[in-house]
This record gives sequence, C-alpha cells and structure tokens, in this order.
Amino acid sequence: MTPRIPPVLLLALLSVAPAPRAAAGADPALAADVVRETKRTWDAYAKYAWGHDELKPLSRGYSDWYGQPLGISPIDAYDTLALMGLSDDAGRVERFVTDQVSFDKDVYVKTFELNIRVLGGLLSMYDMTGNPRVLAKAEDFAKRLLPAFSSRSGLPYYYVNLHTGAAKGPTVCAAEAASYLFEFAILSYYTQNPRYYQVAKACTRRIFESRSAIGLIGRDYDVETGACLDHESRAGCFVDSYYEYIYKTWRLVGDPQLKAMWDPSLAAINRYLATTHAGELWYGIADSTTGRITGTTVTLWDPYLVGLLAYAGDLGHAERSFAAWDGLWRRNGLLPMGYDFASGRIENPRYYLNPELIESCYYLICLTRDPKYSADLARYYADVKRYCRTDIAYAHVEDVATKRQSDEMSTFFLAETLKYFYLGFRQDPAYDFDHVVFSTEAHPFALAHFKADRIKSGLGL
Ligand code: DMJ
Repeated sequence: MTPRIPPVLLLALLSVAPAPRAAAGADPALAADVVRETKRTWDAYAKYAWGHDELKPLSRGYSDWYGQPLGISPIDAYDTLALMGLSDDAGRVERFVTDQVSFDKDVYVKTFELNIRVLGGLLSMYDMTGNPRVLAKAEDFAKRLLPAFSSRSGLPYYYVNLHTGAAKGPTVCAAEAASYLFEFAILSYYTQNPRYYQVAKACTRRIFESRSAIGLIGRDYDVETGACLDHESRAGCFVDSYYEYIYKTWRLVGDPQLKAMWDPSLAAINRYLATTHAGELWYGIADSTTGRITGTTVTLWDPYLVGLLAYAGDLGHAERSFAAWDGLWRRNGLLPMGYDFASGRIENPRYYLNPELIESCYYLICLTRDPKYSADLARYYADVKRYCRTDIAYAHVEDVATKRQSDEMSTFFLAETLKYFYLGFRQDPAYDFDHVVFSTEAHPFALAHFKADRIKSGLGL
C-alpha cells in the first residue's frame, strides 16, 4: 500500500491558514468566507439531519432518498471538510463510516448516483486517510453495486438492491451505462483486484463500440442487449460523465486504451456538436448518423464540458464555450436548468445549486491563470450567496427569474460547489491538475498515490 501522510498531519497541513505558495489571483479572504459558509451549512446538517441523506434547508428537517438513511451527504462531503481544515467535522464523518453506517439495506438504489457519491466519497476518504476500515467499507459497498452489472450485455441496470442484489430498470442513458471507470479503477488499484476495473471498462467499451460511422454515440441503451435506442447525440446531460471518465481515468491510471477512445471522441464532439449561434459557441444535439444538428437545448449540467476541454488541452473551445455560459449566468443571476440557445428561451427555470460552471471556472483559473476567471468565480459566489442562502444553509431555486427557493439542498452542494469555490479562491497547488484528478463528483485523488507497477497489477493491464 502507498505510504501516506498521517491524517492528523494532513489535516493540519491543509488547514485554513493562507496557502504557503498561493498563486497570484488567490483571494484568502474569500476562501475563508467559503470555509465559514461551509461550516455554517455543515453545522445545520449535523444539527437537523445527522446520518440522513439530505438536509431540508428551509424547514430544518431531513430527507432520505430511499426511506432508510444511507448517509449520502456526509460521505459525499467528507473531503470538502477535510481539505478546508475542518478536521473535527471530517473526523466525525470518518467515525460515522467506520463505526455506524451500514449499507446492508433492503432498498433499490440508483446504480449511477450511488457510485459517484457514495463509492467515490468513500474512496476519496481512503485516499486522504489511509484508514483500512474505510477501504473495507468502500469494497463492501462496491460488492453491493456489482450485481447491477449482471445483464447479458454487462451494462448496469438502473437500480440495484443493496441487500438482495436484485437489479431492475431496463434502460439507461450513456452516463448511467458507463460512468464507473474512475471509481472502479481506484478500487481495483487499492484492493489489487482487477475485477472492478474490468467490469467498468467493458461498459465503457460497449458504449464506445456502438458509435456511428462518424464517431458519435446515442443517448439511451437497452441494458440487456446493449443496443442503442436512438440517434440523439450530445456531450452534456445524459452522456456527460461517459466522456469525462474516459479522459480522467486515463489521466489517473494511464491506460492507453482509454486514450485511444478519448481522441476520436473529442474530435467527433468538436466536429459535429460544436455550433456557433449569434457569435456564441454552444454544444448542441446532433443526429448520431448524419452529424446534423437536431436540437439547440442545453442544460445546466452541460458546462462541465468546458473544464474537460480545458483539461484535455483544448483551451480554444473551452474559453469560447465558457463565454457563452457566462453570458447566460450574467443574464439570469444563476444558471437555468434548460435553455434553448437558438431562441434564447429558458425551457426549465430551476437552479439546484449545481457546480458545473463553477467547476469549469476553477479549471480555467488553474490552466490559464487569467485573473478574469477569478473575478467570474467571485461573481458566481456572490450570486449563490445572494439567492440561495437560507438562515441555516443553502437551498434550491425553483425559478431563476423570481429566485423563489425550495426546501432542498443536493448533496453535491457540499461535495462540489463549495469545494470548487474554495479551491478557486485559495489556489492551493496541492489541488491543481498536476497533483490531483477530480471525479465527476469532485472527489480528488492524488496522482502521487498511484504507482505504475501497482496500477498494472491492480487493474489487470
Ligand atoms: C453531480 O452529481 C455530478 O457532477 C454528476 O456527474 C452530474 N451532475 C451532478 C451535479 O449537477
């Protein structure tokens, strides 16, 4: 196993004090403000919802995704608390994982969502602490997800029962079919059991092989046969982390077969989905067989692509696409869930505290060092505080026009949104792209922990 810094020392090193080598453009005062807001939000979760999946930020109650608590918020939030130096709170979550939480529950869970939030969160906790009981918990959880992949095609069923292993849900979108590479690679690495990575890679390969002659994939898939059910090709919502994990997993473990999938995928995305409207660069929806643009609706999940393009070295497209998204945020004060860039109409007015544009802004801050992006991030932070803050935490907004709040706070707000704000203002080199790879749920993994010979043996390469 990779030797690590002891957790206590690690947390001390990552404490709230100004970063030793903070890059130009860092804003320690704003970083400290994010820590205060995170602590305030976390304290509300701990007071009103401890152990449950989500805090209700208006009524001061809680909700559980499946009737019984799985502790999704604290597991998802652990590394945010740890990297902000909130060590007592992080320690409490670690003890909750090792001593309290049980995944042996007779509930059907969403395979995709629980992989990125729970398995990803547990693995990140292990990557930071080296606590073998956390790794055991992660593997226990992964073994409960594995029966989802028992279909004829190897693609996962939408739901899996954590106790019985029964699986159901015959149709999945590309993201739900093939966003397992990253977490399963890490689990294979740390357990030195290639099975996890091989299962995940078979899914990604299956979707990749279904691409059309011009290199585009469709949106929805039949789990049993593996067949694609449509010709609707996009890079954002429904497909996003399929692409994201091919590239990010390659960055983490260097499997050359992933790079061989990424290069043609990126070329096809830029060739067919990128389209200019009124001088703005957008990534639309295209027919996967002809490449003709058939849809101009984008969603607030789609700007993840800006960060991914930048990460992959395509700053030209990334910065132009960011400008289009930033304009949409400026016009609304937040991002609407659905927007038609051709008509300029908002098709879904909700904003659920989502991180994607904030995340991409962090990528551009790190990869361009252009102070413009730091100013954009500060503006997003001010807007989120202005419109989503409640007296105890933060809440979804039902309509970006009225800014009317609703009684929900998604787990990714602590896991991702607050983390990327903090890292963007702090600019700690330990969390730049030479040092970590972030999962789709913003769980960071230190590149230095992954050694070539152990990758080969653990992943079965
Ligand atoms: C997150 O749970 C993940 O980033 C996922 O891949 C899609 N988007 C949500 C947050 O918007």
